Amino acid sequence: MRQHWHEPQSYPECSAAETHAVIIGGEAMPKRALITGITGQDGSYLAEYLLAQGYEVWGLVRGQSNPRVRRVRRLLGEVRLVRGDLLDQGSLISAVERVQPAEVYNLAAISYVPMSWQQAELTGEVTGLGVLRVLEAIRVCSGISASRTPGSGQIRFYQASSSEMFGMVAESPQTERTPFHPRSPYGVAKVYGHFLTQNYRESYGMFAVSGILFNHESPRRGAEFVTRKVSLGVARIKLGLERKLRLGTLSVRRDWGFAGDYVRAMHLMLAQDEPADFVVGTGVTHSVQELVSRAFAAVGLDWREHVVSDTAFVRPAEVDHLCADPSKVAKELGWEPTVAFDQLVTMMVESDLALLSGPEAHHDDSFGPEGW
Ligand code: NDP
Ligand code: GDR
Repeated sequence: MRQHWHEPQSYPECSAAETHAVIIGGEAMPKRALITGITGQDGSYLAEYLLAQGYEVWGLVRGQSNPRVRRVRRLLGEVRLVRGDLLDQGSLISAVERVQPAEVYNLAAISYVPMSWQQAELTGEVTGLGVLRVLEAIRVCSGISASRTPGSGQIRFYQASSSEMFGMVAESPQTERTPFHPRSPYGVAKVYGHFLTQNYRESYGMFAVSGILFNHESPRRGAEFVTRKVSLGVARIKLGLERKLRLGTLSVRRDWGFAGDYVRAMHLMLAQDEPADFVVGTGVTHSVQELVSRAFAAVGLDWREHVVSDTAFVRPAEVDHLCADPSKVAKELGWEPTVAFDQLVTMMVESDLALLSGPEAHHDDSFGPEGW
């Protein structure tokens, strides 16, 4: 429930003068955005943000009866939905034709890194080739070809690239120029999507950009990711529902920020005069052990009494240390994070305590102790 999330900010509604609008037949019409991955964490924050900016927001949903649509409806009543699947080229062409968006944000992916070893081919299809299919849908619907470049009112495209592309890092912190060395089928698929986005920009002159985003979290994060697994675990232990929390490698370091901040960067990237890619992160890292220590301390518990090491959660190839150099996005787009690590962890723990104490206490979408 929304009131459980302790969101640190709400997005201000725009005044009429600021509203993002296009002029059609002399009339101001709201700008239309199409978001793939609307049922995910980032999709929900981006949709809220764009609605507050005066956009008409459409979300692509897959499946005959997707149970997560209920959550989108509850959270984002104003979002309009269109069917489509990143595995199905025709459905994406139909969706772009129907919505006629000014902006497309491709957030859909198989995004859980361990799953990409178990379902490597599917990950390649969705997280990698899915980018090709969305770009092709835009290209075909816009009538763009090698000999026919886009006009001024072209559809702008955002690709959700990832710091996982840096993998075994060549330098630290990582910038837009750091070479890639992905460490999972997920990372490899993201590299494909990243280069393809650049290639469509260079081949067809399309306004296509990638945001290389570092880990960003929130109370809406999926329960399989480590921050939410920890905040849910701490809440369960505090409420006496559980005694132990089983985790993999505690020494790895990540650059963690708040998802609500990162969707602002996505929007800013599509508002540039010229298309360009950006690294987005805080520039500050913490280890999983620090995350755990902070989360247990937030409820007055000592993590050493509850955390158990479990090899089921250790990955075949690990990414040890990721740290963003966000100087380009700060300088050129004026983007800065507003939520620090400690605040983020406290927000997530408090939200899960409220969630598990409330009417949705039975809710549990984690995979379970078997790991991956
Ligand atoms: P989530 O895992 O929360 O959401 C993924 C979304 O993809 C869901 O809406 C899911 O829909 C959708 N999806 C999966 N398969 C398909 C398919 N075949 N066709 C259409 N939709 C599909 O991810 P996040 O919101 O955390 O991340 C958004 C994007 O940003 C992802 O691409 C992720 O890889 C990338 N990213 C995320 C970072 C982070 O820290 N969160 C950092 C860097 C990059 P469904 O409900 O149908 O399963
Ligand atoms: P990540 O996020 O793989 O960085 O990908 P995740 O939260 O899953 O893992 C972060 C680090 O924590 C370590 N870890 C554990 N992770 C999980 N999930 N469960 C555990 O029990 C556990 N114990 C230790 C991991 O080994 C890892 O090093 C996220 C996703 O959102 C991607 O889609 C996105 O591209 C990247 O962030 C940037």
